[in-house]
Amino acid sequence: MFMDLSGKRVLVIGLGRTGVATAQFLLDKGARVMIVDKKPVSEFGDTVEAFTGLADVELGIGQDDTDVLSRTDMIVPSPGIPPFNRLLAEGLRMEIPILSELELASRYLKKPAIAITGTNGKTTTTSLLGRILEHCGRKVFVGGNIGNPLISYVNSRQEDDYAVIEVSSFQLQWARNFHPFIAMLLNVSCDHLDYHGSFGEYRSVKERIFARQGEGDLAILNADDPVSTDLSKGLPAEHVSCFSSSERLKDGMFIDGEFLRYRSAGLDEKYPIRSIRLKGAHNMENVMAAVLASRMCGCPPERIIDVLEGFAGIPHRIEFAGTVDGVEYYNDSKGTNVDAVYRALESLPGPVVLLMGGRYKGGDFGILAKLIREKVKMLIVFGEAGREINSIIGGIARTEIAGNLKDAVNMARDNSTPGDIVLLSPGCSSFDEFKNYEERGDVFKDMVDQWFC
Ligand code: UMA
Repeated sequence: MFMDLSGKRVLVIGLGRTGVATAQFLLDKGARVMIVDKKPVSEFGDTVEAFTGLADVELGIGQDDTDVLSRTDMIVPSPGIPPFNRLLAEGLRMEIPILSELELASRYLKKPAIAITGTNGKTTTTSLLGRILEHCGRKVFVGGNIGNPLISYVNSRQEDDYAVIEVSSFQLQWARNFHPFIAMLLNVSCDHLDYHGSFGEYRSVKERIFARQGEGDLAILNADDPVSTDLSKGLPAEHVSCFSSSERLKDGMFIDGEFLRYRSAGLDEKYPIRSIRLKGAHNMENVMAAVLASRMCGCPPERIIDVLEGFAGIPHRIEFAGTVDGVEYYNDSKGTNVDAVYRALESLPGPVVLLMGGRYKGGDFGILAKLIREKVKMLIVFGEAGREINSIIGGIARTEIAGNLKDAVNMARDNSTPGDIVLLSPGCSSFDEFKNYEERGDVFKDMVDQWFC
């Protein structure tokens, strides 16, 4: 599927991390690149300068004029560009080929890909799997939605044994030939409905991760997840492995008392839960998925256990931020959908002062009602979605409305007493107030740090 890009006129939409890396890649391959971004030039730093005045670059910063399409051979939208974006929708109507960065990069990838998707747990599982493979002596590239686009990697010498890629539904949206030899779907619940339009569409895009698999490939699924169980029979991969928190699987990985147990064709292995540093039911699922993939890559159980003992998780995902005046603070800024809030609440003991808000992306806040009743002492809602969250789940626990994140954190401090847990698990994106969830989580952690000093 290798493409000759020399002389091709390629439109790159969005000049964020993906757009910059994609434009650089295309220029290296001899393409002529048109770059558009809806943001004005004043909001970019050096990024725009780096492309200004280059012979093969046409810049349309602050523009979304569809005229450019008449001279476009191919479009590469950044992941955050929704399908209803004017340029994309018109490009689709004009039948201009549209490829996601993942699709384009995968055509140049020379190493076997291991791809991880799911509504929640992707980043933890991707990082953990990367660590396990490295500890077992494999060289790995770890990237994708986790932060460093695959397209930057394929432009390098590709000296690794595997590319371990976190894949989002946005990246799968315009991917047709992406073929990971191990693909996993951790779970599917409502997320990004503002982008995909419906749960059915979101789900079908996620399922695309398996579409090109075949002989010798492995699909990993969550036997407790209804979408996965529906899928498991019709997959093209030669091998299908499942994990479960609730069912004793004859073939697969499951929780068996004090152990995670893996049974498959003559194998029966036990991984002691007490020695796993990650905690919480959701994390056991992430661990099982990573173990299944690493066993497929030939990693021995003793080496896997070494990593499980040391791996403490990733920033912004139920991350312990500190204790101030007997109150524990947890930063779950990466919890940008309702299911993530559910998982965070489930994994912490009460009483919790819960901070939710930001920009609404879809999803049913109502599913939190039971856990809020059981664990939440006070709910503080903030940002653009604050009032909407309040109208749905506001009455269940004492609820206050704050204007922004900082006000919400101050309010949490004033209303918590020793033994409480303050949890920032917004259930919304950060884009109403911040550049990304990392910036939001950092603001939260900085406030806690300052109180601590
Ligand atoms: N833009 C437009 N028009 C639009 C929308 C955006 O021009 O209609 C422009 C913005 O002005 C901005 C640029 O597009 O300049 C941003 O592009 P982007 O949103 O695709 O962001 P990138 O910096 O390229 O980061 C993307 C992923 N972002 C999203 O999917 C929203 C990053 O995932 C990923 O780490 C990075 O590529 C490298 O692969 C972040 C994310 O939030 C972490 N992902 C979602 C999630 O995990 O839930 C899917």
